[in-house]
Amino acid sequence: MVNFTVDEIRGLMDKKKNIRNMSVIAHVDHGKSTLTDSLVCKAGIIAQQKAGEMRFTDTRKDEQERCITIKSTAISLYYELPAKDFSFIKQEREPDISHFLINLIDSPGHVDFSSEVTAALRVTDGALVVVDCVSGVCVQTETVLRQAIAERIKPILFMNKMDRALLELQLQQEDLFQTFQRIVENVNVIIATYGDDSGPMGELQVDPTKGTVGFGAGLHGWAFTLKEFAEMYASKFKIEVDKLMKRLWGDNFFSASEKKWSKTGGEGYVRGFCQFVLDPIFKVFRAIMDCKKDEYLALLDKLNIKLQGDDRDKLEEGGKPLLKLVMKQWLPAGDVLLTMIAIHLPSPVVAQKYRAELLYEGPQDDEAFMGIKNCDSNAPLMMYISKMVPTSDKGRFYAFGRVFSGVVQTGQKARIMGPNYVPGKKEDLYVKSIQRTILMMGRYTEPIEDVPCGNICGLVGVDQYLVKTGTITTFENAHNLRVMKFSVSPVVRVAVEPKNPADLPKLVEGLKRLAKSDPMVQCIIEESGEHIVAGAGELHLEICLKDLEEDHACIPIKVSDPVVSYRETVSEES
Ligand SMILES: Nc1nc2c(ncn2[C@@H]2O[C@H](COP(=O)(O)OP(=O)(O)OP(=O)(O)O)[C@@H](O)[C@H]2O)c(=O)[nH]1
Ligand SMILES: [Mg+2]
Repeated sequence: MVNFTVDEIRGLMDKKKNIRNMSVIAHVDHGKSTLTDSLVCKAGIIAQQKAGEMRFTDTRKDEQERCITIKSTAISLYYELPAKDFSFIKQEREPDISHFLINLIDSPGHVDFSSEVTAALRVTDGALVVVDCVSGVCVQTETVLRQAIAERIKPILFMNKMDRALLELQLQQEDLFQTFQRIVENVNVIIATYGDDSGPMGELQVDPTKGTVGFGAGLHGWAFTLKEFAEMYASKFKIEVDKLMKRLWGDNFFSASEKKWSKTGGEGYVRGFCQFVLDPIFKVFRAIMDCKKDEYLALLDKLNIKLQGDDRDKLEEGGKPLLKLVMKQWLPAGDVLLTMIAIHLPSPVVAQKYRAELLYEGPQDDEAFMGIKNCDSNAPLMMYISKMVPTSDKGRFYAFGRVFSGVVQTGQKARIMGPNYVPGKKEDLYVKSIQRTILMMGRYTEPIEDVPCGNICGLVGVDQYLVKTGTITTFENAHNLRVMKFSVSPVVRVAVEPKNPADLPKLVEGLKRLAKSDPMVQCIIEESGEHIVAGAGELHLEICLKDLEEDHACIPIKVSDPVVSYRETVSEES
């Protein structure tokens, strides 16, 4: 049930100021894929009821079974921003166009798959950092945020699993505020450690009063920023929304009897965030979970929530099913998050200006560099391939990446340069035609005639010339786009051999495919003739070996025990 056509998406690809390329990043299990469902559901690809339960971007069978993301998955979303929100966009936007193209990548949170995050960050400009508000900021939250900032990716924050804080932990309003504030502070400490507000990206700190922090529960499909609540109260207080947002956070207390705000509080004064944001949510939760029908019916009426069709039956019973329906309708996560993304994350036009110098290895004034910096469709093609995505055709891959300059087209002749290419030399260079350009839509792909700079897409027919990553260009003097820096290395190694020695050629072919399919895995032949597979950790290796056996080599394999490689190095002069 797609509510847009490929032609509509292709049309928006030229409206670069209305494009947002973004990754969803977080510690393992903090709810990235579940939250992504709310966005995909709003864009119309999955039915509303399934959102949150399906994890649409977990496309592999083992991802669904184990309930963990292994590979990052890209999907293009098509969102119409309400006209009232235009004025919140501080960067330039396309005049007269209310639609936004949001290219989203859901990434894995487990440390073993960090290389997938690195590859996702390279092709995006913004990141939605998800933090489970019950567990708080964790090790991988810091790692992925550090990587994002090093790549000049702008972060926004989402405080997830708020339902658990209310239902399981039964936190009081003030305690919940303190929890949120601590998480915001922790995130900002990390940002300040690795980034610089006076740097080329401008202000990076996340701030609820600016709307760069969201709150909610991905699983139940509801979310809000202070903007949504400020809009509800703006007319009552007769203050502008952005001014009221400031009062709804931090030490701003309001006395209902005196009708006054205070910075210090005192008798009769209650914190703005607790009184105006948390209290209504707590009331809805309590009335519905305690099945107090009269109370919740009155609340629904006040909030103007009307359930339709079969959903009306749930009105009788109360409890969690009704709570989910009500919260989803009152504070729909898809709309809130997509609005937040459109307002606060940079377009490729903005981002490539400051990212160009980190992306390009060549002179900072040649045609390729200027094309990247200006996100210019008329400049020569410069595209970075960040990873290979297996196709349904065994052994073949889509080369997945970002067009930074020019236009990539079906049938176009281009230079395909591997990481070892040196300008002027022929090594690691192929000049070939691009068979097909395609749009990545999670579980599906759609053919598309051409893709201009500022967008993410896949290419068919390039996989045989690149091992894992590379640069595609039409500019003869182009240098490479810089290789990615990973935060992990392939340190856990095993030796593999076929159970049946006659299958050795199949193993060798399978290892080649495995090496291509994963940004991090290394497949090496030792001097002894042993075939070694090296991964970033035991889980990574386990998944690689399973893929090797079942998908790439398709033969039974014998595996030796894992060995961690140690190397000696000289660290001091003798
Ligand atoms: N209570 C509650 N549970 C949630 C929420 N969001 C996600 N979960 C649960 O948390 C678990 C992990 O969710 P995922 O969406 O797979 O998390 P993830 O961040 O994508 O995990 P990885 O990709 O493996 O790092 C699942 O069991 C979800 O049902 C939420 O808002 N509330
Ligand atoms: Mg996931």
